[in-house]
Amino acid sequence: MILYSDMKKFKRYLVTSALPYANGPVHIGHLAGVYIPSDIYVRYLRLKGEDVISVCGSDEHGVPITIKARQEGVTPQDIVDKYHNIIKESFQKLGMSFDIYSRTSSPIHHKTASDFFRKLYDDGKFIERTTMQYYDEEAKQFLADRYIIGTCPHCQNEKAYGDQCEKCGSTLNATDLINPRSAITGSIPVMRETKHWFLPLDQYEDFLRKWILDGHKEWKVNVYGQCKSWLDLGLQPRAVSRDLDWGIPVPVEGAEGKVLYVWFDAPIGYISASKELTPDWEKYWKSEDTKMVHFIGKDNIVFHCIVFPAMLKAHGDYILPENVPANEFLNLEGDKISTSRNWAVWLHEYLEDFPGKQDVLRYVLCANAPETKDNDFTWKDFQTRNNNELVAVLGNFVNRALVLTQKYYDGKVPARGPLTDYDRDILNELPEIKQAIEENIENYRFREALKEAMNIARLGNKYLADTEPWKLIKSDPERVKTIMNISLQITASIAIAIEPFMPFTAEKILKLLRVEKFGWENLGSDDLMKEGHVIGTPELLFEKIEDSVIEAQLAKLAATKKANMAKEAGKQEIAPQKQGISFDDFSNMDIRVATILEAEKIAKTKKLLKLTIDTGVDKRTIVSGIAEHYAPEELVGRQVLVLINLEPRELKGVLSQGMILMAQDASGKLVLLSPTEKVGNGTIVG
Ligand code: B3M
Ligand code: ZN
Repeated sequence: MILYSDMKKFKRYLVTSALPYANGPVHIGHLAGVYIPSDIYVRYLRLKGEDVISVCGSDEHGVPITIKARQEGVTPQDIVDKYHNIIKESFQKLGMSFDIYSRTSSPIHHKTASDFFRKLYDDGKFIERTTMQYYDEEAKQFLADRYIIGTCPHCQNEKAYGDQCEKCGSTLNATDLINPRSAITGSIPVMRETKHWFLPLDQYEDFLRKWILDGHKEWKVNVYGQCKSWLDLGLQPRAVSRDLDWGIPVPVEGAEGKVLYVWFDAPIGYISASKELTPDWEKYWKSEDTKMVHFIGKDNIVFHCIVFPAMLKAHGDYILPENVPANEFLNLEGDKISTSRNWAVWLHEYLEDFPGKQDVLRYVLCANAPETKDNDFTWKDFQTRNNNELVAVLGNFVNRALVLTQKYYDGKVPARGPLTDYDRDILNELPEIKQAIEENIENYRFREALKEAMNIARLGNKYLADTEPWKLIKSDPERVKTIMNISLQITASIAIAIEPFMPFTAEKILKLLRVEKFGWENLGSDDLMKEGHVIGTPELLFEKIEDSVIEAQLAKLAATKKANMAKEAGKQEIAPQKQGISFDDFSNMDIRVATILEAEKIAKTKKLLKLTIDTGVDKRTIVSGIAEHYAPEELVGRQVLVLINLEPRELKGVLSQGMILMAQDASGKLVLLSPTEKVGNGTIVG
């Protein structure tokens, strides 16, 4: 298979990693989705001697930060200062090797983003629109959607927000809310005119269609598919300014009180970080022989594949990304990771609980990465992979190679005698594994690449098990010298191959071998460890993780779950019984047992799934707000209860004919209802 990068030789690489919001710490979902893949890719390129810069930084604007500041009674700057430092330190401790970790509250970013906006403004690339927006006369400020609270028109939840109802999952406009109130002062807001600037994405639809759908068919299926859905739905002009007092002021006369929309300024943060990093930044951003790759999570695909490229196109001076290998989401013990519900393994807490085990986390999150579909992190899997793969395969082989060299030759690399055919077979496998690692990394298949890197240790264990030097040491000492020499060459290759994935362990192995860092081109060589070189005293690379350690982590999560339930239960009054109904009222409802045949996400919504249902009476489509509670693939084949004679209604352009009956627990989780045993579709529920 031709390596994609071979098709278009690049002189240099520009790698960006999504800028984490500085309103909380980072967790394992961020690492698995974005930062570990990005770091593997960059470390690999550096090992190959490529010219590469890796930029990242804190995303410090946006409404969530102002809300958190208000909740904590501090300024937004206090919030971003706190979390920028926590995030930066924990990334550094986990070996994230960005060339720069900057921040969007920096002056250089304010200037870069402001100039970028002003160029588009002066070139007439924006359209200006005056819209009606809720205004809080007490706080004397316009209200962002998140700052408006009211009753949800769909489920009567009295604490719905202007952009969404967290109870029933509906996406809302602020004007949908019943009895809207300001979240800042509690007063009733008034409608006022406000002017904003819009990027006319519709004008870039043809360009984006050609650039992505024709020009980048090699993009990951999940990314390409989401871009196609967005383009098929048709693009609309998108506001690039907001009425907020926190952010980058709009650099236009008469725009007081308005700032750049956070998703306009944040991607420009990649440019400002590059400027901060090197005076040569323009060769990375403006030369066609630069390969730019954005590492992001799937919720950022539209901003990195549609909005930011349209901005770059409108500006005219910049290159476009060659690839955007977004990962899907990582869940934790079967539940969605949630910052607000503290349902996460926070990176800084992991580093405290597991000192010296950075590479264990890097390994597990890569081996289990949600590269093509959402995946689940469990502490049991963490322990199993550490004990059965890192300790028993990688650690075991390296330790035996070093200990036997120490034992037989006082740590001196023995001369190698004539090779057997078997020796040659083993050594010939190394270049093949090297190429497999390259092909997988260059195509952003890091799980596969890691498996291949671990195959070198598997090869080493097989070689020792087949040759059993410990049985030959007396009868054929010359043969053992060759076996141990080859084992040390394999050990040196392991140190090269695992560096992108487990940099701390690679460094440890080099130290134990007492050699300098090798280049990628040395991987697979049979002449890395020179005869007579004296290696260091062997040390174990990994240690077993005991059940008690895992139980402690699970107990921590159980306590979190309990606290959430208590909070939800406390928050959620048990709904009083509704008004009485007659038997006829009930018998007019036609509820059947049905089976879900197909399930798919509805583009541009976080909550809605389009389901094809066999009701026994017919096959029909039903739209259900359960996308955040069930993945489509886990629904197919399930029996559910369906109200089939509900009036059809259109949701996001899809005609929904009926309703799936769900239970909603104290934490707001939606749970499907099914018969306790399989019955025929169409069975009447009464
Ligand atoms: N701050 C991260 C997120 O959506 C967002 C990325 C910006 S990258 C320019 O979680
Ligand atoms: Zn609702």
